[in-house]
Amino acid sequence: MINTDIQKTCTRYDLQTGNITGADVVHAKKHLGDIIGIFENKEAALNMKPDTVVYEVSSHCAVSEGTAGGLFFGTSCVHPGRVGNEYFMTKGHFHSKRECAEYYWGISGEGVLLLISENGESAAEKVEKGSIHYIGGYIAHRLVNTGNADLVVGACWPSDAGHDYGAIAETGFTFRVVEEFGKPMLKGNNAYEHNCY
Ligand code: PAN
Ligand code: ZN
Repeated sequence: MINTDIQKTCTRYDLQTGNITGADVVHAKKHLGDIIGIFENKEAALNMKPDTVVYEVSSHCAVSEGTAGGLFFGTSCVHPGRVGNEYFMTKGHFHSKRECAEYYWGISGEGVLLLISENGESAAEKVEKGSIHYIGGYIAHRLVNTGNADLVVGACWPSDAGHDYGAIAETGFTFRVVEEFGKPMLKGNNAYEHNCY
């Protein structure tokens, strides 16, 4: 028998807040103590509470990780804060399957999307409500919250993209985003220069 009911999906997306609820939604928190290495001022980081939540990610995973042809859909929330003068940010990664691209879009807050290709071409895009960011394949990406409120960003990426944190952990991005004279500035990353020249 043909089912003629129009079914209401139990998975919901709040267009104002980016909150995702319902089945197949996974929530993860990243604490400062787990990511001290990404910040330049390790001493300042060690003086902060290691259980400080730097960012949270909710993902709707309708298929299992690694499924070819599928998509994942998520919301990242980077909390406001700084380690020394460097703003809170995500770890950042290349996709393990390097050719996989991703969309990001700004939902609320203010921030910067740092991008770097494998041969060091880099860019920094302003993220704000309504901004759309196409992150092509072979490009590592990191979100930085430069505001006083949560930076909330939507994302959609292939379910077989995978995340490679190792490559970016070694060199980092070309820039660090720091507060100087009360506003966000891009600053050369010593660790990147040290590893690449
Ligand atoms: C995002 C990121 C999320 C957290 O969903 O995974 O913002 O950043 P890190 O993974 O670098 O910790 C994404 O880019 N997925 O591919
Ligand atoms: Zn990604």
